[in-house]
Amino acid sequence: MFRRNGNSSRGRGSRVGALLAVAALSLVTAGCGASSSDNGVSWRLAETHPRDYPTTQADIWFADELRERSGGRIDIKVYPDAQLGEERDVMEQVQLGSVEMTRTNANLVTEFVPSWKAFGIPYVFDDGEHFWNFLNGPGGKRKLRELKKANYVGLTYYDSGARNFYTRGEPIEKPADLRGQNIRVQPGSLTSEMVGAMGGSATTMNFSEVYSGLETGVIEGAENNLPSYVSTRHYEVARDITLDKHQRVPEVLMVGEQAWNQLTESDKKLVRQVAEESTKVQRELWAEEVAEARETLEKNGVSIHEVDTRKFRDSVSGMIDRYTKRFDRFIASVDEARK
Ligand code: GTR
Repeated sequence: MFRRNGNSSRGRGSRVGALLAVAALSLVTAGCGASSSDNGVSWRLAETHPRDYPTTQADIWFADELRERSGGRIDIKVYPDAQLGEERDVMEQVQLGSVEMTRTNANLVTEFVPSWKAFGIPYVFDDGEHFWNFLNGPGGKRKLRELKKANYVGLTYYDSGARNFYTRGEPIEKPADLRGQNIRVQPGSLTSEMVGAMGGSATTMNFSEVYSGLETGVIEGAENNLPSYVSTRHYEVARDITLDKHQRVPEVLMVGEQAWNQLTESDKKLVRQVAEESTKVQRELWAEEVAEARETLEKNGVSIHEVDTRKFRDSVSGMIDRYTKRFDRFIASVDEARK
């Protein structure tokens, strides 16, 4: 049986090389099931962010800890910087079993598991504490189980803070300032509808294309949390950010079902346990990164606009009502998490 070497010479090589390798591996593994043996598994974990970003650091912690605690039986190698492909494409590969794991953003899941759209309802969570009460409670656990419908096994959530608009030309201080502005949004999310409801227009684009989109003016703005705005250096080309906090969308660590079924019951438990522990690591790193990102922006003379978020919320109240009705079970758990 084919056995992959997690530390092969592919390393952090060119993306083209990595993609070719992925294609070749899919062909090989398609015939024989997967890369398992009686002794263990060797998996790849796709990550879109660079190595020093909090999600990637948590992925690496998870992989190292798991390797150690499984006595080397579960060998996971993390591929940062979208080396295994753009986030959306990787979701497909994980579904098909040609990549075993990924850390992705909930907004990207919606195309595969439509009920995950609920996470994109604007202002559905009051603040970080409410958000984590939900994720750690029965509502959050149920959302992870829903991933099964699309052949994913959800392991745990990571923090992603709040998403905010940033623009290269006119700053956004009130929803009406979105008029005439073309804003990049993640593939598949509710965000495009939200931008439209606020009066702007939305363009779907892969994460790695946003910098040049902003630089050349193909788009006037984008939206993200502070750490992503800084790590991608989008602030160099979009110099105004508005802290309107329109969404809190979790990051999720997941395994494809085919890969998952290679594990024994006790290894499944171990993987879940270590994944949950990695959330604590990520959340600490995240809090530090948010503070550092803010410092970087201030040092670099970016204009940070504090706004009345209620005005932004009011401008999409029709949309919020509609999705609140559609996702009533989700909303019941969200309400429960306020108590
Ligand atoms: C980030 C998220 C990424 C990616 C990105 C985007 O906050 O961590 O996984 O989805 O947003 O806007 O494409």
